[in-house]
Amino acid sequence: MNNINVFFVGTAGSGKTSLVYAFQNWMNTQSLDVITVNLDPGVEYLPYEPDIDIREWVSLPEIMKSHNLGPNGAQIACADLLVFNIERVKKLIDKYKTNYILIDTPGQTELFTFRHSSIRIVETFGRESSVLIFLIDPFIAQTPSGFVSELLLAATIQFRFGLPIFNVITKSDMMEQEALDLIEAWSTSLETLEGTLMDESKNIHSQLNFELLRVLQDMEIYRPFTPTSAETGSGMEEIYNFIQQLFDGGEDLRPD
Ligand SMILES: Nc1nc2c(ncn2[C@@H]2O[C@H](COP(=O)(O)OP(=O)(O)O)[C@@H](O)[C@H]2O)c(=O)[nH]1
Ligand SMILES: [Mg+2]
Repeated sequence: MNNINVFFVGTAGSGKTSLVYAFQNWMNTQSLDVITVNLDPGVEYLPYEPDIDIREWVSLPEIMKSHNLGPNGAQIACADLLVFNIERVKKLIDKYKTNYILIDTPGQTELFTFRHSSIRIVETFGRESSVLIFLIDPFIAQTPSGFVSELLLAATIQFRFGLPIFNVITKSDMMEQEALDLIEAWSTSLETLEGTLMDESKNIHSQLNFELLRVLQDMEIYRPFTPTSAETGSGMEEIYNFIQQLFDGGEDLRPD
């Protein structure tokens, strides 16, 4: 089987790094062969030991110093510089002969979503064997407009990369069940979501919002969100099942 590239994408602090770590741990307990790649040049602390770490080639503090840039400018420069090292990263990955590659992307999602280098990264890793896990921060998604904004971000990412995408809610252990149920209701019933949006703001934009939601539904962006927790490990099996469904027709590759 070809190796499968799993890119974890989401807003800053949505839990990408934590989920990469938790999913790797879960895969290890299932005897699945997996490696991790850190593509965030700016991260200071990682809870896991990445098998491949972009900071070996591109380091935020060094770019700040050498180019006389502040942290924001340097983040952008780093994102653009990633591309010059990506062939090397790919060669290293190939040496591992592993089945799954979990890719932790830069903290600020726009660095991954909007810089051209990330498209090149996906091409280099192999578009046909890549999938996106889109992380939705429950603290953003708990208001109806925050929820729709997350959907729109998912649509943007889908539009930009043209890859299969799986929506997960992170940090579910930090949420009251009631709040999770509400998010679930919005993600499974367009009518419920529209009703809540209507209550939030009764203005001329509502009609536009509803039209937009229909488009998202047609694009299959509007789908149930799967709750996950890096803390308790819930939702890991669902992520794995989604990946298997995509690439191996649902075949379970876990050893007996
Ligand atoms: N309780 C809890 N905290 C989490 C979870 N996932 C992430 N966090 C915390 O949320 C913060 C941001 O997580 P991080 O993985 O660094 O997000 P990133 O910026 O998207 O990589 C950190 O303080 C994590 O410890 C989770 O599932 N449960
Ligand atoms: Mg991170």
